[in-house]
Amino acid sequence: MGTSAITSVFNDGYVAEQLEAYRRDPSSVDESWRQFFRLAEQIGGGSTGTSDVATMRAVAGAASLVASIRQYGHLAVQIDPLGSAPPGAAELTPEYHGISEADLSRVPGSALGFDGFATAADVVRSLREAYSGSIGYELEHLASDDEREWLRSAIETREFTRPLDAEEKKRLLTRLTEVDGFERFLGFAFQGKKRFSIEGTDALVPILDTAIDAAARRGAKKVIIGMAHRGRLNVLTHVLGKPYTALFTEFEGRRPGSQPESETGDVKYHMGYRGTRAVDGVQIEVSLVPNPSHLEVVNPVVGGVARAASRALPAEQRAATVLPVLVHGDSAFAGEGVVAESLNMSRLHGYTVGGTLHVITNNQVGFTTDPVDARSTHYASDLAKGFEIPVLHVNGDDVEACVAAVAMCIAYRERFAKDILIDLVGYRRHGHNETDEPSFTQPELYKLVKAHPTPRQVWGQRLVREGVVSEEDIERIDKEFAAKLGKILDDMRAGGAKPEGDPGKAAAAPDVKADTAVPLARLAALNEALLAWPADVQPHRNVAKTLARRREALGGAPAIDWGHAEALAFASLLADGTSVRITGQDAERGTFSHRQSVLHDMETGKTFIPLQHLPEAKGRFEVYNSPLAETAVMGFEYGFSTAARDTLVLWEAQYGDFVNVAQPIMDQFVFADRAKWGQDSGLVLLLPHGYEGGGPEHSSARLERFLQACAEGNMIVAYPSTPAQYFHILRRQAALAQRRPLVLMQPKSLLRMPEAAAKADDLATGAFRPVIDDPQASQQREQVRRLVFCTAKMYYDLSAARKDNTVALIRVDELYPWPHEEIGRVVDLYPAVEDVVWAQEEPKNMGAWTYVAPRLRALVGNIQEMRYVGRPERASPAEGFESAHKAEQARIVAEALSAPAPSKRRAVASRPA
Ligand SMILES: Cc1ncc(C[n+]2csc(CCOP(=O)(O)OP(=O)(O)O)c2C)c(N)n1
Repeated sequence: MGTSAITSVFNDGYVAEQLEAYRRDPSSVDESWRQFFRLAEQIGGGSTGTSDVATMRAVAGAASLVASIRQYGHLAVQIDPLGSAPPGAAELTPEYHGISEADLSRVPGSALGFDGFATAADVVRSLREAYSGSIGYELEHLASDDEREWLRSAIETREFTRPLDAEEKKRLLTRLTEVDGFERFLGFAFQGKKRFSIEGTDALVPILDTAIDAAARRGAKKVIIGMAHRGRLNVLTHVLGKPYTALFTEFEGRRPGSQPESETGDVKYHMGYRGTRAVDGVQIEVSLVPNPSHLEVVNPVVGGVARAASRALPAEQRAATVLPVLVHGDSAFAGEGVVAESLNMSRLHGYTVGGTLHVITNNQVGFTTDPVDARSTHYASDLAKGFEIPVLHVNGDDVEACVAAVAMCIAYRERFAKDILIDLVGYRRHGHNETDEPSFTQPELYKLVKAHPTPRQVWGQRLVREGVVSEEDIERIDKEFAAKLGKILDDMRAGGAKPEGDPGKAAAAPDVKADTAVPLARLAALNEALLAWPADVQPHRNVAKTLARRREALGGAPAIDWGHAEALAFASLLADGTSVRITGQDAERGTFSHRQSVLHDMETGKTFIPLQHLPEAKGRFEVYNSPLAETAVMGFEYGFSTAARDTLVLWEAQYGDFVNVAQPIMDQFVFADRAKWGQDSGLVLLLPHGYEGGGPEHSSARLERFLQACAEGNMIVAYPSTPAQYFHILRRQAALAQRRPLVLMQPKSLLRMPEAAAKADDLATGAFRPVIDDPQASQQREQVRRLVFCTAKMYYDLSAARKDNTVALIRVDELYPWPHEEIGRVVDLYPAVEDVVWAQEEPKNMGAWTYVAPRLRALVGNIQEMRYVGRPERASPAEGFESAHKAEQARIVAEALSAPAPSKRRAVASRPA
């Protein structure tokens, strides 16, 4: 709109030179200069004489000022309700652009492309009001012209910043009274109890109200919210409709009526909730995802839930159907790395959700930490700019601006299906929680806070000044609300009002024994379908060769490898009507080239995904290479799995060693979700594990940590030793009625090992076996003197080295739930055993040993005390040197297979009663 390429420093000498050139030959100067001189000619009545350099200077300066206001106007907005002055910017003054305010009056508005304005002075006045008024806009970092133009037009035409009418203003007063009155009531009724009050950023509730209503009017069916502790109780009751009685019950320290005894539960400001709202007679579901204390880790989980909610829709319809909203703290947003990881996923096609609305409840402090110690940037929101997210800064005391800002956000999101962020600047009325004394550390800030009226009072006073309400009205609304809460609490305490439960919690269904075998004919048909790809996709010849081998592999010989078994498991699930979603770093090909789920034509790069083209498929297959992140990607898949019951969701680590980057997703969600929140998930974690000389970070998925976290049937931890076992356990996982996460140690060298390969028959019959007896020992069990228990890879190492029939190798393929009975049955088959060994490749303080030892001892104590064979206790999981690795492996194998050294023999233990 009329800005030239001329920069803010207007150099007369240079302009004169350009003008000379233009007069001689207009084509000799740049197009922007030509436009500029033509403009000057219009203003100067057709001439471009030397005296007009002054006019040109005024036009250029005005144009430059216009650009600066759009870019830096936000630096002059009074966004701090406590009154700290905005920094301003030199670029916002005409002087910076070499002109004066008076010069602006000489330039017609049309010269700047603003036809409706008489002069540049009018243009500048209007733009200052728009960009440096009540909302600060940052949009110049957006790479798309289209987006910048749309936002400028929305801002400059005031499309969303129209004044509210009297009714709307009164409604806002009532809302702010509820928000503020609720906190005051809780503070009074439950003194000394933490509530992480919203006070100071009260406008969050009207912001969420507006977002939900605007989304619903645009056809959204679901709003999914993630937020931390701050203001959560207010959001639960007022935005989601959790009954006051339910919350009061929790304040009394009682378990809500809806919560099963089996759950250990969580504090009230972490609980999720699902409610519905009617907007113009249409219902919209609003849910708050439960989250742990760990700030910001819920962000990707919300993304996954939102994606699952729109999983069947084409990408372009997602924004209209589901609105994800994330509420952040100012310190946490700037500080926690998962924020960047999640923002980076926002436009990746495996993870898009049609854009997330972000709100930073910026109370200008994090616990006791000031912003100068919390971030290296000017605004709390600055990280978002790196992801091309528009940012709107609002003053929390100006509720009218807050609701206007969010209306614009929802419209932007609908138009561009991208994230957008509101930096809601307020303060924190009390300490971090209500028992903290904030003046210990922020004395000056808290002098200001104490003297500052509440957002309700600020808004009320404004409405009194405007004649919309009277002082008495304000008082009355407040008293009525306090009386209502008082009555609810009294009734509840008197036993009148029953605590209402969270809706929608069904009793856990009993487990099913799934039939995971797939008839041979069916397998053969699926196999053929997986090997059919169009003529215009010619994959690399090695890939084609590998796949061609899969055609023969269904004959009688054991030739089905890991990747093949997985493809058949997926295909059979899709045919049964279960969808499959698998993501992870390089998951499409597979880190070890074993999956090859996406074929690439060698000439054109055109891709083809056989699992998406099965004629029989009733489920959807999704596979995506994830961005290089663990926390956010696993969090996303976890969220997806909680919400998509019809989908087997798998997350694959590049190497299992990297899984600990996602530790809070596992500790806080995957392991504990049912105990804390009654939430379930069937997420599968695929973790390549095994000691093959890859060094300390390419050997161990830290099996011990999963086993340590097992209790109350919270998950399944398995280490399948054959492709057939993998096939069956994947199919079993999809069929579980009681969904629980499945942690699978995955092989590397076993992926294509002939000794491990499966026969088609192994998939067509049987089921997953938690324990596998030694196939070679079955003939001569009486001769066996030594039982060696182990897991998958160790089994093959031992099996290759075993020379006599006095040793039997027993594989434990499922570690949790511990297969007590199955192991007992195997032990009973060997009457002459004298020596029992647990062999592992991991160090003694790692791997399964500390978990297995007491459990196995309980089963074999009648034989002899068990022996441990494996690496000694170590600080680092594996050797860095190949030779050291080889020596260790050889020692472990040899020790496990041979009799214990006499000095190490222990007394025979007595059989437990
Ligand atoms: C991952 C993590 N680290 C530390 C904490 C402890 N903690 C709880 S609240 C808080 C301050 C949060 O500040 P801010 O993000 O500004 O939110 P506010 O409480 O001010 O609303 C901290 C450090 C936490 N909950 N999670």
